Amino acid sequence: MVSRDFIHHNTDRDTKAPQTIRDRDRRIPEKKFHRVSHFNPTGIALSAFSTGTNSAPIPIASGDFKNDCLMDIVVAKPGADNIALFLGSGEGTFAIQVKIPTGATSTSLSVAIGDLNNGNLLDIAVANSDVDNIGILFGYGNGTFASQITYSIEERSYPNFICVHDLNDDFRLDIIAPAKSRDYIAIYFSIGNRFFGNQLAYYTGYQSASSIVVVGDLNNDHILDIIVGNSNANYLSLYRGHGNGVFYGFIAYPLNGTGATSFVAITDLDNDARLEIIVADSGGDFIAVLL
Ligand SMILES: [Ca+2]
Ligand SMILES: [Ca+2]
Ligand SMILES: [Ca+2]
Ligand SMILES: [Ca+2]
Repeated sequence: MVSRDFIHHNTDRDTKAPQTIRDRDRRIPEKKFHRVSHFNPTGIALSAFSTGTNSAPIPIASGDFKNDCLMDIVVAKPGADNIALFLGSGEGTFAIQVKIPTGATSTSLSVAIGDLNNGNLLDIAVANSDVDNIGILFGYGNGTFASQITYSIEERSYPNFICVHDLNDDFRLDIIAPAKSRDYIAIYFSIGNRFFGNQLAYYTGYQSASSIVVVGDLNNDHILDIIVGNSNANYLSLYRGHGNGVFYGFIAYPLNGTGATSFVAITDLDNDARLEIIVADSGGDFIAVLL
């Protein structure tokens, strides 16, 4: 078990050679869907909705994009130049997918949803890996969206994840995405009226290949902190919030794994009002819980 206290660590000495980061991201599911028996105690048949040949769907988010009180599903499709929106019918079925363009060769690897302009309509943020940008799709509330607005990240940064949080308590959602091959996370603060400010970069460690970002208050000071999982470093990069959207420089939180963190989640597992961190290690094929 690792101490909850933040641990300083000189990560510049971590000289582990970068692996085939992009190949890992682009890994296409080798198996097609087979019948799923897990967590299906009622025996209800699971339904499949095609996202298109070779679209290789991965991250999924859900929300009500039509304001009809029915949940819809958004799917990133790195094998296509669009993301898919499946509109819910309320009966467990979904309409044929609506394709939302994200740009030629965009290779969208992640989606996040939220009302990014405080217009009371859900919007979508997307990480377009191969064109090194994040895209924002403002929703019209009827299942359609304005044309994508993009914010560039550094060339060959290959952002592979995106999330939205209000990092500075101004009631406007901000956007965070890892610049994976450049070893930092990019933060875009909302400045209102559908616009976001210039990118702020927080270094994640030498050749760390930052890949997953989660946000929560780890030390119970009522200020959000940022946790970054790295796909090429055996530590999490933690950023303690200072308030007003300012974060201290990263602290390495050592992991006892292979350094190939593929996912991070936080939740209070033991009801002690302190968040635990759950890490998935794709190199070692295990998950770890950090108390
Ligand atoms: Ca909106
Ligand atoms: Ca904000
Ligand atoms: Ca905090
Ligand atoms: Ca806890």
